[in-house]
Amino acid sequence: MEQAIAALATAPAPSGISVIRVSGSGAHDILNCIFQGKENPCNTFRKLIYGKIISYPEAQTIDHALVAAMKAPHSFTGEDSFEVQCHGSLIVVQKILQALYRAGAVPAAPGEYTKRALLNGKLDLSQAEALASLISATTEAEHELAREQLEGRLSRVLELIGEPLRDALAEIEANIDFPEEDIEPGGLTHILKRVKQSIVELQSIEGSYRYGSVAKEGYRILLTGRPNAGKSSLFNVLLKKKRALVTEVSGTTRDILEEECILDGVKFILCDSAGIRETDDYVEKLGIELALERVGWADLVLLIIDTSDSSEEVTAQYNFLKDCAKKVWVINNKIDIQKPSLNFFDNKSKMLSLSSYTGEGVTTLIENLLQEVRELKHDTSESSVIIINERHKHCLSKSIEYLNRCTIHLPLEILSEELRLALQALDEIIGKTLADDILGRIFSKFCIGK
Ligand SMILES: Nc1nc2c(ncn2[C@@H]2O[C@H](COP(=O)(O)OP(=O)(O)O)[C@@H](O)[C@H]2O)c(=O)[nH]1
Ligand SMILES: [Mg+2]
Repeated sequence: MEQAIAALATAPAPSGISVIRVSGSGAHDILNCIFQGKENPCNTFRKLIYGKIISYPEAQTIDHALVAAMKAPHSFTGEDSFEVQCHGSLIVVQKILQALYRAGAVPAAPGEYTKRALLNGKLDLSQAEALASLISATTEAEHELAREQLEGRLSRVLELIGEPLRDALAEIEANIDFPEEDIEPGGLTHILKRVKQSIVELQSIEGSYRYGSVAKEGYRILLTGRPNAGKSSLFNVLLKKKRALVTEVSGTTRDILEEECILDGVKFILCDSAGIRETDDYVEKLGIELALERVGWADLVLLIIDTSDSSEEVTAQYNFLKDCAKKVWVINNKIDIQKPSLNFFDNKSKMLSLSSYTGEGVTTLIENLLQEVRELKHDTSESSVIIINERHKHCLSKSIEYLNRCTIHLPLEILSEELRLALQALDEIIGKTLADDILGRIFSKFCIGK
């Protein structure tokens, strides 16, 4: 067991209670140094015991608290551990931590509890990452996907897909070692069929990231268009707050403004930007450059136009955007002053009309946006599981690439090597084969106390 670590597991802010977690070698001795109660929590594991938390070594009362001790391997980390539920006061927490450090614990690094749980086989890497996603989840969709992954769904699906590939690898290796025992007639064809089947299954999981990333990070929308078309006004309306400055002076918005909003349980990231136009104003020019950078970033670009935009202007802007954006919709703003006269049509785009002033048409826009995300989700219905981590997508792509190479006619030695690499890439997802530095990078993104 590793050295005992201690950290605050709840947010560092005044609150009803705070939870401090200690785990590792000697944790129970440390508990005996800082706790005085009628019962010893180490005599009745996993039960909350009331008592006094005292400083160490002075033994002065710091707080009254509930403490539960856990015995290895029956704890989150798999180590001896205990948790203190004290009053949620920053000074109380600070003093208890100080007592714990003096009694022999050391401060925990970010994600260190989860890392230990992983190393002790309490969960696999995809589950550890799911835990981080669950903690940061703010929408129902994120919660659902993180929970499924935490329950080990992804690991199970990958295990099922990997199984026939492992069999195939064993068969090929046996043949390399004992060439006299030929792979049975049709055996290789059968193996290649399995490989192709696995590719299809992995591709559908890889594709699910399109929805998974939207559910986790949000659907990214960039508002663009000529200055004064009403981008900032629409931005504010969607956010339901006056976030961006709105004036009749064109070129008001220069910086990129990015805000998250949740509409009907779906997370969106809205970006207001400087309008795109020719300008001599140095600062505005910089703003336009920033806006252009964001075009490729966005899942959807809303080209806001108003009554003063001519058909030629809109077509020129639209044609420019459609080449570098994933999707472009044209939004006819200010219909309170003039009905849209523009008959813009491109079957790849949508044209919607609204007024940021009166709010007319805004609900329709929101419904269309929600529909867009629903369709993404629908597209993933073929997949047995939805992935939410870019790292997982990357490992899947790697695995698919190796498997694809297996499908061309190869000498058995090379075939087995490609197959092994494909399986290794899948194993990286659940952390069966991972270098220490990769683990370090993953856990450094966790919060302290997790
Ligand atoms: N009548 C009317 N005026 C609008 C509407 N939306 C924006 N405006 C006005 O148009 C001007 C430019 O708006 P703003 O949101 O700053 O445009 P941006 O430069 O594209 O960000 C301001 O004077 C707004 O009050 C609308 O729907 N109807
Ligand atoms: Mg603006």
